[in-house]
Amino acid sequence: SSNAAVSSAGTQIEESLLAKPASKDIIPTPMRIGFLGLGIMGQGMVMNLLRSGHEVTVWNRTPLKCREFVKAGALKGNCPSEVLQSCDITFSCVSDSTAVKDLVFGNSGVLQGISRGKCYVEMSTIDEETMQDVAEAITARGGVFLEAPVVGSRVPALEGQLIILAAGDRKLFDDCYSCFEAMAKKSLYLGDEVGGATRMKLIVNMVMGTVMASLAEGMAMAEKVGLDQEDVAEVLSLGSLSCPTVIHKSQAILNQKYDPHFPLQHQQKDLRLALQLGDKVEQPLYVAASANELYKKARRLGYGDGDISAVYRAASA
Ligand code: NA7
Repeated sequence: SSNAAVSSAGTQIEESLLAKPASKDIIPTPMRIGFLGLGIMGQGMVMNLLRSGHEVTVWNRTPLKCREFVKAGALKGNCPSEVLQSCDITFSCVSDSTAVKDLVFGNSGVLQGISRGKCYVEMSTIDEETMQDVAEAITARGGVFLEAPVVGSRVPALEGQLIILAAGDRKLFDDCYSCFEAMAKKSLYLGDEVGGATRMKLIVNMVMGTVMASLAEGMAMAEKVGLDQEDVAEVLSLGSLSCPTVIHKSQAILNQKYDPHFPLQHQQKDLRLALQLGDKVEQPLYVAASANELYKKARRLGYGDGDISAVYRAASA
């Protein structure tokens, strides 16, 4: 069942893989692939790399999470720099800017494993400045850099149906072809200027965050005015707002099931980052700014590790 602990990747992933239709026709690159970060997103992404025949070396801060992947055929690195040294292309997908800085600039970090020609792909959603600092540090050591944040949450990651937004080195983007095919339904190259992909990602998640917050308020108000929330969910699903987010998240609210598909604290981070970006370019963001307050409240109520749909708890409090 879906309330299994996020950290014990195993069963959830295996169940989901069994349920998965025939895999895509992918010819895996012979290059050695590294992957740093086995969170909700990394777990699905690595499974799809393995399933499609890639040679993958994994590392995670909490080493226990590597176990299932080693069973599934992955190699295990002892630290980020070791993964970089033993691989041609290394991907990273960790929680936030602090995590990325630790990973890249820290002891035995990514930077220490960079030598001429080493390729590093940052898939975390972080602020543009940190992304550019990382890019500069990597390339200053002769490494090759691509930013590649992803759109999609737990299930698209498990099903290889993410959307990859990439910017940076074009050849590295092309070299990632079979990996991106395995992880995503679509990968877009948005130019060689690092930052463009992050900006795109932040806009997409800003819209997601405000839609979710609005749904939460609607469901909360439904209850206050004596409507059956199930009826409201049905009406929403029949109209033009019928979309996976509205359908699945209204069900999550109805069932009070907030196991994380997209952790609420990451959604709040993304709103915070989008607001910073709006600030920089003098774009008013009234709706996103209000939504951000609701997510902050949900975090305060203890739902940071829960799913974004737990923002309902803040709306209904
Ligand atoms: P999760 O499921 O919250 O996983 C976060 C991952 O980041 C997990 O592997 C963490 O390791 C790792 N992490 C967090 N802090 C650090 C530090 N300081 N150093 C190294 N590793 C760290 O996130 P998702 O998979 O949902 O999302 C990942 C990204 O994609 C994020 O930017 C989203 O916005 C989009 P742990 O297992 O806790 O040791």
